[in-house]
Formats: sequence, structure tokens, C-alpha cells
Amino acid sequence: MFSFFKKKPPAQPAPAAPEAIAPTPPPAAEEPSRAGWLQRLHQGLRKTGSSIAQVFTGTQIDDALYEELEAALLMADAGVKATQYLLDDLKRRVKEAKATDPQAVRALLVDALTELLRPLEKQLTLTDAPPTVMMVVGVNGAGKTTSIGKLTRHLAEGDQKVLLAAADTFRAAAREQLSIWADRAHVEIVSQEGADPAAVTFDAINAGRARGCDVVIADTAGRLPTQLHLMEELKKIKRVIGKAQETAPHEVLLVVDGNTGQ
Ligand SMILES: Nc1nc2c(ncn2[C@@H]2O[C@H](COP(=O)(O)OP(=O)(O)O)[C@@H](O)[C@H]2O)c(=O)[nH]1
Ligand SMILES: [Mg+2]
Repeated sequence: MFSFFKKKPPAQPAPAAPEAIAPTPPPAAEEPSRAGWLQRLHQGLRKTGSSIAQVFTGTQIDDALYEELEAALLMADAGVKATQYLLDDLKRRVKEAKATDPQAVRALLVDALTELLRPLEKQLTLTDAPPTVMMVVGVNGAGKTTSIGKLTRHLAEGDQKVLLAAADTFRAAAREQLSIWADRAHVEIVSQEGADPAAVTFDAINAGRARGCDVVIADTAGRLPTQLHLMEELKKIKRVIGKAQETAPHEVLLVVDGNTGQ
């Protein structure tokens, strides 16, 4: 408190100090005002925050909480229909569980989300003869590289040794972007400037096998199905993967932007 007052009158000579200190409330009165200030700050942060976790940092289950949750779900790409469904489902669960604490609502949201997504669950099977090779394809900006980053982290957390193949040799920054994800998950990457995407993938699979990797994921450049020469290139990558390892690729993952209705 004192340093706060000290900043305002910098030219104030020392004898004036008693005056400067005078407006400071006594310690006993300080506690509630500090608590109020903290609460206001907390509320403010709740309002500006867009993450789902932040919605539940308040103390009450009220309309504001549901409104913030609605915004956070929409920001997290849940989509209008699913968001509405989740909110209705959640309100029903909160009522049923007679929940009073926002943290309990958070747990109920996890239940609601899990129940909604479970029918779509599909096991990712890793091959007995590693590495499991995955090829990630899709149009530009669909989220291929980001999805690889998430998948890599998930696999690495499950003690799988992952190697990334930077087969998007089309865009200058694509290799750097993938290498950032590799660094984050502490996994290796095979990347070569100006190389042929099929050649990079071929090298990566061989390197993956030599280094005892469980999974090799190839990031490919975005393309439209109408760009026939680029579709031919994709076929070539797939063929070459098969040459590097029989039965591969084990997965070809098509990444689509959920917001475009594809
Ligand atoms: N909102 C949202 N943005 C995403 C998601 N995945 C990727 N992005 C963003 O979409 C842009 C393109 O993603 P990127 O992974 O580079 O796409 P790529 O060209 O298919 O590799 C980037 O700005 C990402 O941050 C997602 O699930 N939700
Ligand atoms: Mg990419």
C-alpha cells in the first residue's frame, strides 16, 4: 500500500510522509476492501477469459456462468447446435445433481461431453511391426499440422516414440511450424529444405525404423481434389510409404475444418 502512495508524489520531501500515510485505512478495514478488489478483478478476468476452464472460476452457478460457457464453447469450435445441446443437457444434469459449486458443473460438463462423443470414438491401433505410419492430408489451413501437434503430444504422453516427417515442402514456413510442435512434444523430426515430399517421407520411415520409433507421422502440404497434379503427388507419397514399409500407411487421416460444414 505504501509504495503505491509513494509513486504518486515523487517530489514529496520526507517530512510530508505522515500526511501521505494518513489516508491509508487501518489494517482491520483493509481486509474487506482487498477482498472486494480481488473479487472484482476475478470477475473482470472471468469476463475477458475465453477458455472453458475459466468459466468455472467464479463462486456461483448463474445465468452469467451459462452465458460465458456458451461463448467459450463457441470459441472452442463446438458449433451452434452442439453448444445448445450441451448447455441444455448440462442444465438438466446440474438440476439433477443439485450442484451448487461451479467446479461441480465443470465435472458435469465433462460427463456431458464424454457421453456426446463416445459413440464417435475409434481406436487408434498401432501395428505390431513398428513404426505405425500415418499420413495426414487435407486442404490448406484445415489444421493438419496443428492436429499432428496434438496427436504427437497425446502419443508421447502415452510413452510412444514419435518421429515427424515434414512432407509439406511446398510452404516455406511449414517445416518450421512442424518443428515447433516436435520441440514441444520432445520428439524427433525429419526435414529437408527443398526436398521431394515422397523422398522426405521415405527417409523418415527408414529413420523411424532405425531409431526404434513406434509412430511416424507425415505432414503433407494442403491441396484441393481438383488440383490433379497435387493429387498425383499425394498418391506418390502413399506409394513410396508402401515401399519403405509393407502394410504402410496404416492410417491416412483427412483433416477437415468443422466450421465449413464439410
Ligand atoms: N479454431 C481453431 N483453429 C485451428 C484449429 N486447428 C488449427 N487451427 C488454426 O488454423 C490455422 C491453420 O492450421 P494449420 O495446422 O497450420 O493447418 P494446415 O495448413 O492444414 O497444416 C492456424 O492458424 C491454426 O492455429 C482448431 O481446431 N480450431
Ligand atoms: Mg500445415
